[in-house]
Amino acid sequence: MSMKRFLPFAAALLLFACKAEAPDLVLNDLSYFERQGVNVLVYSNPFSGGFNDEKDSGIEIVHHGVRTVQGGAVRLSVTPEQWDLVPTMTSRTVDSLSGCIEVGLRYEWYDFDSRIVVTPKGKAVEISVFLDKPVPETLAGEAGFNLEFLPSQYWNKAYLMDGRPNRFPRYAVSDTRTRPNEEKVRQFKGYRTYDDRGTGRFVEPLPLETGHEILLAPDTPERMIKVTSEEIDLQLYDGRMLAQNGWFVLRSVLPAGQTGKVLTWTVEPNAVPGWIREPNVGFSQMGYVPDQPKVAVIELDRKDKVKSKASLMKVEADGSVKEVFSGPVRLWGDYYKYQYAKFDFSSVTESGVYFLRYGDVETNNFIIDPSVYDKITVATSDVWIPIHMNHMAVNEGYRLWHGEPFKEGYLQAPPSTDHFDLHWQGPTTDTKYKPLQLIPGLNVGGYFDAGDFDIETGSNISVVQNLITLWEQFHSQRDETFVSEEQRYVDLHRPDGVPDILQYIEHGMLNLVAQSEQIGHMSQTLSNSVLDNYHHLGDASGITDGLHYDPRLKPYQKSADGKSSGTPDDMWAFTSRNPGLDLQAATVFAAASRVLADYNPSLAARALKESLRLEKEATALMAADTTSRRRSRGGFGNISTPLQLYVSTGEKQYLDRFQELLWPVMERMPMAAINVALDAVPYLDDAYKEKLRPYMEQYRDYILSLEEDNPYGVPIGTGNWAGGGQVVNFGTTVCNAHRWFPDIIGREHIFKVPGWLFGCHPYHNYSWVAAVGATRPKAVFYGNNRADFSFIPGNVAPGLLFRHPDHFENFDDWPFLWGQNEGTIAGNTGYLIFGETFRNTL
Ligand SMILES: [Ca+2]
Ligand SMILES: [Ca+2]
Ligand SMILES: [Ca+2]
Repeated sequence: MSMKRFLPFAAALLLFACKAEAPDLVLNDLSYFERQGVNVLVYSNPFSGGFNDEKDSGIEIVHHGVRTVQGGAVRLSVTPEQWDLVPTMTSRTVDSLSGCIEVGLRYEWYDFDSRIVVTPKGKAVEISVFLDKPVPETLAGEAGFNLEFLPSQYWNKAYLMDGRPNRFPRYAVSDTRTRPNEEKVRQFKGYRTYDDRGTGRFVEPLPLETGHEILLAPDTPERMIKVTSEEIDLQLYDGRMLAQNGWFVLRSVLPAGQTGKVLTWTVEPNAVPGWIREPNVGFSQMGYVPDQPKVAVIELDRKDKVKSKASLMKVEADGSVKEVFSGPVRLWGDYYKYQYAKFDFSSVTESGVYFLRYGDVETNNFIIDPSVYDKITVATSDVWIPIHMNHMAVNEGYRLWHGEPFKEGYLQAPPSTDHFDLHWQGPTTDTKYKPLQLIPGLNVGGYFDAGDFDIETGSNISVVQNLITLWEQFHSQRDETFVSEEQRYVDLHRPDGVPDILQYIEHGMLNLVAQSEQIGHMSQTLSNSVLDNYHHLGDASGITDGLHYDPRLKPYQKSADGKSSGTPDDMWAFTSRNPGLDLQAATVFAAASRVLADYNPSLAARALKESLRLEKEATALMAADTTSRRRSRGGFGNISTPLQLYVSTGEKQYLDRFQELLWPVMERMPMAAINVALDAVPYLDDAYKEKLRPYMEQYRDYILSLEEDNPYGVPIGTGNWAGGGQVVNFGTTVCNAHRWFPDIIGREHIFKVPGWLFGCHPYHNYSWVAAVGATRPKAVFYGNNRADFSFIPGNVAPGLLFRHPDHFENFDDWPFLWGQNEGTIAGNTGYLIFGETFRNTL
């Protein structure tokens, strides 16, 4: 979807008016204020409310290509956290005549409305807040206008407040005070982000500086911004004092008792004269096998002039460098904000160490060799997955990743609980347990969901399914991990004589089967009961105190026998019954029982028993329940159920059933079912393959249409969570399609997804896979060690996040945006399937 933009009429006039000077900020036809190097966005991205303050909404500034400022809004605390209330946008008016943007904001809970008007004033914008009714009394002195600055782009840089020099702190070390809890503005759904340790008081940061004019980063022209507020004090805060994902916050408290225009700021972001964004030369950091297409995609500023040639340089054995190929750079065209060009160096096939040269840009080096893809999955299988094993201590060399978490087990979630991680316990428990009663036996097996530590049952089912697919398709005997369920201990890089995949399947199944046996059906999730330990970072064994909760004790008090405490930190099982989920579990249990039959016969037998019971009960429940909500659940995934059953039993009736389900879906939405259809090819006859052929031709047309859609030729997502998983699944499907229909789906297509994953993509050219990809994998991820600005090897980032209306990004100095940096257990096991499928298709 390449987009064309035209300079609006008013902007063209302005350009004529001030020829000698840099042009002023103007409202462009994408409804944001723009001059070269500066984009000021006004609620192009409103607060979505999905996870509340996602730190990517409100008034935002993309400053020399980096989105360094966001969160411009009326807020109710000095440094809002993720679960503080966010305003709903009630209106947004873009006035192209006056060139200003107005948004209405509302806090429903407080019946509090405000309007923000942003008007361009030369090289600055004026931000004004209007109130039709005064600030509600309970919020007087609390409500203010806030604007947030990205810490990793401002720390260690200087600032001047009313001329007084100072420096943004590298680490959160400013001053705080405490206030009584009664004065705390309500947080999301009434939850609390903090554990007050029984003091009855919450912490509030104190300002770093106060004044009327702040100049941020005068020492760094690309980051320099001047903010002036003549009437009301500007206060600068460090949001990291309360939460590691906090930003630097500039704010002014709204005056009490006033209406009309109550606040005016002038914000002037500096633009470096003549600035042109440095070209981003995208290529595979993993390197290339000799006979594959090798095409670098060069992302360029629209004002940049495309150079006619680029070169491939070879690093020789004596360390010298020699140009081995020079060729044309061909313009592809525009895609959102930038223009793109391609450099094809496929003709170079000799093994060796190379780098690319385009103008002044020299990339890091990469390898051409038949072996480059040999180890693309081992960081994920040997490191990321075992570190995410729940209910185990996980050790690596001298380092303990985490101790054994959740020793006290899981309590029945009370009915009608609306949870902060988007879960829900219905009006009944659907179990034999009383609210908050201990459900025995659930603290075993399972995998942490993602950057958090809950067991998402649906994801864990997918994990076991993915691992079974890996085992049955590729028979990986790899053994690099010691797993002792008896010792509850995992040691990385210590072979123990058992293929790791079998142990990983067993570990997932131990939790899932326990759920079925103890609860009677599958839980939705095993998750945190209190928000103040949900956002835990670091060693999972410290999330709860490991002691059973006893409400007769006071919080923080321990029983005489040391086995229980009065701290209500135990995890909960959310047990509302979902027969669709039970059916998915039944399918996976059947498959697991066949895989584990020799290795762990008793678990295999338990799995089979639960599979039969769940299938029978869930089918009856679904038949009895005529509401469309329940019937639609899991309906789609069930196409593969009869295929699984056929593989398990060899009974032909299941293959017939599979085809009965498959073809109507292929007719309606072929893209959704094509990979399942390909999975069945080995089990069916030539007639089946022939019937698939027209769909494969459609699929080829789809693949080719992606080459028109964007310069990378992969399906790029524009949702609130970047589309990495979608790209990985596309990669698996393309490989399978090429395997069975090489005459329709050419081999050249299988290299697009590895290219994208390992560095050939917009924004930067780093590999999305942690520690995988030659010289420049991404360095920071949203894992449970994100507070250390680090990664867990083998994690796959969602990748390229789209911000409306035309900005893609992936921060590699700031891990805390999950939509671009958080890998998940289901996604990463999906990457293992892609990696193995790709390597076996090569
Ligand atoms: Ca979760
Ligand atoms: Ca092993
Ligand atoms: Ca506890």
